[in-house]
Amino acid sequence: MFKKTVVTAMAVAVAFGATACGSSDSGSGGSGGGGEDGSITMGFSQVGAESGWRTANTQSIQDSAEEAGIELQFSDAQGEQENQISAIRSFIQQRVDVIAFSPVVETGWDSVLLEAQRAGIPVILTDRSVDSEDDSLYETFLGSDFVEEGKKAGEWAVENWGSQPTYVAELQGTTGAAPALDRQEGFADAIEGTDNIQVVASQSGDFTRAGGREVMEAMLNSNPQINAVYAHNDDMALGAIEAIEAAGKVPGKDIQIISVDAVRDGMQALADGKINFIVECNPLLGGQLMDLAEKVVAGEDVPKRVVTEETTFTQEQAIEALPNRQY
Ligand code: GYE
Repeated sequence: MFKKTVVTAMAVAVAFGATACGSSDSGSGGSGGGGEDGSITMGFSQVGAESGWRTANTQSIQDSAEEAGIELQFSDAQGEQENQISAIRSFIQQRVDVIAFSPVVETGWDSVLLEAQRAGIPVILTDRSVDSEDDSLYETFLGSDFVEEGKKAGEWAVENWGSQPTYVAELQGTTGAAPALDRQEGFADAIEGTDNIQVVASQSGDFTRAGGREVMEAMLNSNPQINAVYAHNDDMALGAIEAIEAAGKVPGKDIQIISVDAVRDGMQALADGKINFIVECNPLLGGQLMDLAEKVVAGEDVPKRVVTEETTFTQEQAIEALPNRQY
C-alpha cells in the first residue's frame, strides 16, 4: 500500500518533472505544490527526545499539523545526524510537499539540502539552524535567538554574581549544536570584563538530565571551588541538582544555578529555590511552522528568519507562571 503510493507519486513527479519541479531551480518552492485535493504532506525530521523541551516541541508540531490538516510524516533521529540525513532523503523520494527539520548539529547539511533543492522540495529549518554559506538551500529559519538567550543568562550572572568571586561550571548542550555554540557565546560575551566571574569548567552534557548529572559529578570532584552553574538547558540543570545534592551541597544556595528553556520541571525547581534564574526558550513552534509551510508550498514569500519571542523568569515569576504553564 505504502509502496504503491510512493510509486504513484514518483510517476506523477516524473510526468511533471521537467516543468513543475524544474531541475535545479531556486528551490523557492514556488511550484504551487500540495496534493491534487490541495492537501499538504510535510516530512519532519526531529532531533530526538532528549529533553522536556523536545517533548513539548514534538507535541506542538503534531497537534498543529493535525489542526492545519497537514499530513505529517514524522521521523525521530535519536540524536544522530546520519538518521536525519536518511530521513530527509526518504522524504525526497516520497516527494513530500515540504520538508522541515531541526538540525541536530550545525554543519554537514549542504549536500542533502542540495538534493532537496534539485528535487524542487522546499525546506524549512525549525528550532535550530545550519551553518551553510548558501542560504538559498532553505526557505526560512523559525526559532529562537540562542546568542540572545546566552546573553540574558550572562547579564543576570553579572548583576547577581559579579560582586563576589564566582567559579562557574558550564554544562553545554550537544557538541556542535547551534543552541550549545550560541548560548556559550552569548554568555561569554556578557560576562567578559567581569573579573569576579570565571568559567572554570565547561563540558557537554548533551542536553540530557543523565548527562548533566554525570558531568556535574565529575566537575565537583575536580573543581571543589565551583559555586555556580550555567546549564544550557533545564534538563541538565536538573541532573546537576541531583549531583550537587549527592555531594552534600545545597543547590540554589551553596551553588547557584542559571538555566535555559523554562519547561515545567525546571520552573518547579526555580519555584522551589533550587534553580535561581531561567531564560525562556519557547518550544511551541508548531503553529508558526504550519503557517510558514502553507505559504511556502503556495509559493508565497516568507521572511528568511522568524525569531520567537521569549522572556526570563526569577523565582517569584516562576511561582506565578507555573499554574498556567502548558509544558
Ligand atoms: O533548549 C534543549 C533541547 O534546540 C532549543 O534542544 C533546542 C534545545 C533546547 O534539547 O532542551
